[in-house]
Amino acid sequence: VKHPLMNQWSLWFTKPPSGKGDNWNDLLKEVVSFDSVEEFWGVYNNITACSDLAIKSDYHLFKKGVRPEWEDQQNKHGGKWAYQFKDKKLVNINELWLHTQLAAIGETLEDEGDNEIMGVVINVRKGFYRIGLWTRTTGKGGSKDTLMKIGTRFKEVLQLPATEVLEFSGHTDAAHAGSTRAKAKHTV
Ligand code: M7G
Repeated sequence: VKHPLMNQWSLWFTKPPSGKGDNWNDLLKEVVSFDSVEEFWGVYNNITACSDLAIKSDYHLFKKGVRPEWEDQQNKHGGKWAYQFKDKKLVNINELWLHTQLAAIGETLEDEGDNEIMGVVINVRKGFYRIGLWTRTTGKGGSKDTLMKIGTRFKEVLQLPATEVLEFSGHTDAAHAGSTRAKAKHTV
């Protein structure tokens, strides 16, 4: 028996650059799509744990049909909630990334009828792990309450204490800054 998910999902992988000629597009690949709980576990049990990935790798778990890029039609007006775990030795990143994925595919991050969640991402970097949650909008035109509610739930999934700050930034700001480190638009 297969337990269907509400949406179809695709797992993408960004491999670390091998030389300086590599651009973003050469490194990003769609790995596998699935639409049931059982298939999710099948994938999960057969891929490298994020704690074992090389520096500059990413996993992206996105709704099928959405590329995990700012430029995608469904992302270009959006943004992301993201947190950097700087103590790579202390944090149980595999557990946090698993819980993040389960919250995404289990649709517990937003209410029925909301349509903000595009996908979740883990970046493996030299000094930190970053887990992000991409949304369709940045809170303009009445969606701010929905975004704040999503941020609050995501903060719980990431097991962040109240003293830590989770930040939201728009993709356009990130694109202009030439990096992910754009000014926060919202915080929880
Ligand atoms: P990052 O992986 O989000 O964060 O972006 P990092 O700075 O902590 O590594 C790193 C770089 O990857 C960016 O400066 C871009 O060159 C490229 N990059 C990342 N994303 C998410 C995109 C994207 O959506 N589109 C394009 N064109 N480049 C991206």
